[in-house]
Amino acid sequence: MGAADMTESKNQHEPAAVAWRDGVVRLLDQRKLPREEVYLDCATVEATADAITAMVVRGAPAIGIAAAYAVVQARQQYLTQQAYQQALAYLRAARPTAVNLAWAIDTLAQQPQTVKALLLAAKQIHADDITANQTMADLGCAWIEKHCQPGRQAITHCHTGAIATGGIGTALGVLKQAYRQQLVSRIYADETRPWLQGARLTAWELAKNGIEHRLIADSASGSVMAGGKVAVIAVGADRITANGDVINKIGTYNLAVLAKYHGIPFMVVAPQSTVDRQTASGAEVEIEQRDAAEVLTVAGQRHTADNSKVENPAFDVTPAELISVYVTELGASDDIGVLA
Ligand code: RUB
Repeated sequence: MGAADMTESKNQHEPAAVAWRDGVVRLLDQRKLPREEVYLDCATVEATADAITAMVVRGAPAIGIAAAYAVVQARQQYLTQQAYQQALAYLRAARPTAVNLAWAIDTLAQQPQTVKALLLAAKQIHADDITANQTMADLGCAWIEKHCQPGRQAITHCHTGAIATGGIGTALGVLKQAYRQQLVSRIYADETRPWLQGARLTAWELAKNGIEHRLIADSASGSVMAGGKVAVIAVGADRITANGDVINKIGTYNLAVLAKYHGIPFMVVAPQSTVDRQTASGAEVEIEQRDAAEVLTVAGQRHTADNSKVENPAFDVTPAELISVYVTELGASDDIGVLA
């Protein structure tokens, strides 16, 4: 089977988050999981961009793949350079923090601007992500085997598994494989308020794969660490800046500080497309602020006073000094600078 064909056929536990079908971007609607496994067909670049904004598709690498196909849609729709560039600007603004979106648009900008060439390049981005996921799982597990106590537990945050990517996932890809290799005995999934990626997606994926796991409230992770049985904490990234700062789902910073206090290795797993060498540090990154309703409600029900005001940053910045190891498809190192 060719690499491009693999993009449509994950195993039965792991449906594809993004697929290209004759000009249509088919997205697994992650807002409806785990109750419903339904797909949304986006026939235009605007529809795909709006689906990224609405988090039908989410997770940095999956956003990048969807954006690559959306560029092909833009080329199909718009013949004048001005209209094409306007559509790409609309797409670029869909979500500001995950650098994979801009990376995919910029990567395709270097290709001949024909539908055929752009589609080939988009399929290559998709196929490369699948390969990168597996390489990172191998490298991450080798690192855990060397540096962590065997048979202990792991904690992860947000959702970094199959449907956040093209393949088996980033951090969750490492941890699923580590569980199968008996390097870890249990995975704790933070529920990840406010959007509940951990509760709705990570726990779902672990259950589907038959992996021993526990869902915990975000505020429980410190006490789990204090229990003394956690060997490693592994998270993904939406952007890694040149100095090694990691921008990831809100709450990652809290975890990293707690990990340092408890002497637990903190692993960040992300493909090269997440590394932003043009941006010096996390201080320069625009952090997406999302709708107050995400915080004011639980499962659609408002539980707060009418006049409460909200801050809802979707991501935070974890300083490089708190990170024990970065795993990309190029290697595992405590210095992001050498993984180029
Ligand atoms: C997703 C998130 C994930 C990162 C990294 O945020 O923060 O941890 O995308 O994981 P959102 P991965 O759900 O808001 O898109 O690299 O596997 O995507």
